[in-house]
Formats: sequence, structure tokens, C-alpha cells
Amino acid sequence: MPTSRSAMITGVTGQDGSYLAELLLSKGYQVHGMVRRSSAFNTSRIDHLHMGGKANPNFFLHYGDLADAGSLRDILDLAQPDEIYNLGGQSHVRVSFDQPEYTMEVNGTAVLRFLEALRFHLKHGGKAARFYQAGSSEMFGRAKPPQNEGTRFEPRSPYAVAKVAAHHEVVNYRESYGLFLCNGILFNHESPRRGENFVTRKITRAAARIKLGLEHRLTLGNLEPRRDWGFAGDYVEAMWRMLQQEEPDDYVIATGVSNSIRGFLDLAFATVGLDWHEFVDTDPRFLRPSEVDDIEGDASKARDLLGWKPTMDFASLVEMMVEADLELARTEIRTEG
Ligand code: NAP
Ligand code: G4F
Repeated sequence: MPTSRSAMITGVTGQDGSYLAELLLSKGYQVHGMVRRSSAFNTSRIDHLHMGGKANPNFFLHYGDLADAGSLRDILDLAQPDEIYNLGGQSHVRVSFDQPEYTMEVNGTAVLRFLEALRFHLKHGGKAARFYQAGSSEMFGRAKPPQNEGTRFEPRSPYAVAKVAAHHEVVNYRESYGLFLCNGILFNHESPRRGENFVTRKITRAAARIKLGLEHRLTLGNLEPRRDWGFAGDYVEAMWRMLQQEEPDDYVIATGVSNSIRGFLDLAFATVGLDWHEFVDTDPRFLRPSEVDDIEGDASKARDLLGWKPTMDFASLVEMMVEADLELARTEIRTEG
């Protein structure tokens, strides 16, 4: 049985999971990450925590899947977590139109499955755990900005519909059973660890590779939507703060500043001294059947109650991501001789 505080993270192999694992380990937690089985290695974002000479003795990985109740129950039983962060899911909005049923399964129904597993765990003498649910600004859909905790959800994708379902499941279980359950409503957050098929990373990676001659063109979809982009490292701090409060609640986490895809392109290509208009094509295959045009969050509740505010502005975020992708491209060139 663990003696220090223990946390369970689903989605530990993802962008947010990797930053959160680092944060919790730095605070002395024992961290139990759930990893889904894949035919190829899927742990590159966390290998520095569990492999080689620098492996952290407080970091444990367990096979499991949000579609599999038994694995959830087993990990709860083994880890006896004080805190649970449910970050796992099908996180790509465009893909949710291609896989709507699967998206509802792992982003919506799985949250109910997890909450039931938690109730089972408690009924059978398991430790009471606080629970964080990874909600999204996509839930606001076409609601007018700025959006806050009181804004109506108007979801525009199977992804967002599933996240809205999960949000209400968490509120319902909190009210019905008195459990410590929180919804984070997080606006877009990015980093050098962002998946390569999200628009920010797609752009920073292409800008770097075009600059170094590894690629020549970048093809995107709609360049008009506006997003409120922050740094993922800041956002996992907010998740942790939510679970340290006296009472469970729901919080919007955002920077309060929005930019368009065009604005992101301007800064990313300027960082490498290029004009994006010369390199970018658009293709309808990257369009969505319905789009979220404009989101910008009002995180004043988080600022007032959690003492949280973002540390990185938009320009620094873009520059950091481009610099990281330049370094990766240079390594690729060196490796290939
Ligand atoms: P991400 O990088 O795509 O990571 C998603 C994680 O979920 C990965 O570890 C993935 O495993 C895992 N996963 C997928 N399907 C699973 C399943 N069936 N069972 C167990 N694990 C599964 O996403 P992220 O950006 O870190 O986001 C974390 C969470 O926050 C997601 O739920 C996302 O929807 C939500 N969110 C993200 C943002 C954002 O801007 N980043 C904003 C609001 C909300 P593999 O590595 O094996 O694929
Ligand atoms: O980078 P995106 O795919 O992120 P999106 O759809 O805003 O979702 C992300 O943030 C959400 C928080 O609000 C999370 F809940 C979700 O899990 C995910 O992390 O697209 C951003 C915008 C969209 O308007 C999209 O239409 O960029 C536009 N876009 C234009 N060209 C593109 C592309 N998006 C992608 N992925 N690829 C393109 O080529």
C-alpha cells in the first residue's frame, strides 16, 4: 500500500498526461498511469519517466482501457489513488465525425463506467478518491464568447456531444452520491508535445521543416476559426488545483485571448523568417461538417478561487513550439547524415 499521496492518470501517454505526471511526481506523488495496448510503442512522451537510468521509482504503468471496466476496477484496487485524473479519450474533433460511436463510447459512456467503478471501489472498502474530468471548450460550440461556467453548451461535433454527456454525468454523480468530482472546462492548450495532427503542431512542424528543406508545402482546412490557445504545462497545474479545494466544483481554464488560424500562421512562419502565403494550400478534406467559429474563455472563477492564471502568452507559445520543431528537424537531418 502506498504511503505518499497516490494519483491515477488515464491518458498518461498523451500531451496533458505527460505534463501532469511530471507535475505530480515533482510534488512527491506516487503516479499510476493507465496505458492502452497498441501494436506500436505509444509511450514516447513519458519514456523519460519510466525508462533507463532516470526512471522515477514512483511512476507505475498499467495496461487498461476506458472501454474496459475490469481494468479500471483493477487499477483502482491496486493503486488506491487519492486523486484520479481522467484525461484519456478520443481527442480529435474532426476524427469524431468519422468515428462518432467510438467517440461517444470512450469520451462519454466511459466516464459513467469509471464513476460506477469508483462507487464499486468505495463500497468494497477502497480509498475515497477525488476525480477530475477533462472537459472541453468545444462543449460551448456556437455560444457567443466570452464563455464561462454559466454559458450554455451548444455542442457542434460528436466529440463535443460526448464531452457534454460526461460533464453532466460528473455533476449528477456529485449531487447524487456526494463524491468529490470536478469538471475542468479547458480551452485549447498546446506544447511541443501536441499531437502532430492538431492545427498548431501541424503548422509549427511544417514551418520548421519547410525552413530546413525537409518539406515544401502545408495543406490545411478552414483558416478563419478563432481559438483561445494556452500552454499545456499551465493547464495541468489548474487540474491539480481543482482537486486541492475544500469543495468540488467546475472551472473554465483559458487565457482570455483568442487568435485565428491565420494569426497562428503569421507568427509561426515569421519565427523562421518566411511568409506563409507562399507555402500554404487549403483542401476541403480538412473541413468539418460543422465548425466552432469563435471561442474565448473567461477564467475569472479559476483566477479568484484557484489562484490560477496562465504564465505563457500566445507569441511565446508559438515561438516555443517552432523552436522545438526546428530542433527535431535538425536532429532528423543529422541522423540521416
Ligand atoms: P491526447 O494527447 O490526444 O491524449 C489522449 C490520451 O488518451 C492518450 O494517452 C491516448 O492513448 C488515451 N486514450 C485514447 N483512447 C483511449 C482509450 N480507449 N482508453 C484509454 N486511453 C485512451 O490528448 P490531450 O491533448 O492530452 O488531452 C487530454 C484530455 O483532455 C482529452 O480527454 C481531451 O479530449 C481533453 N481536452 C484537451 C484539450 C486540449 O486542448 N489539449 C482541451 C480540452 C480538453 P494513446 O497514446 O494510446 O493514443
Ligand atoms: O487543432 P484542432 O484540431 O483543435 P480543436 O478542434 O479546437 O480541438 C482541440 O481543442 C479542444 C478544446 O477546445 C479539445 F477539446 C480537443 O480535444 C482538441 O484538443 O483545430 C483547431 C481549428 C479548427 O477550427 C479546425 O477546423 O483549426 C482548424 N483547422 C484548419 N486546418 C484545422 C486544420 N485543424 C486540424 N486539426 N487540421 C487542419 O489541417
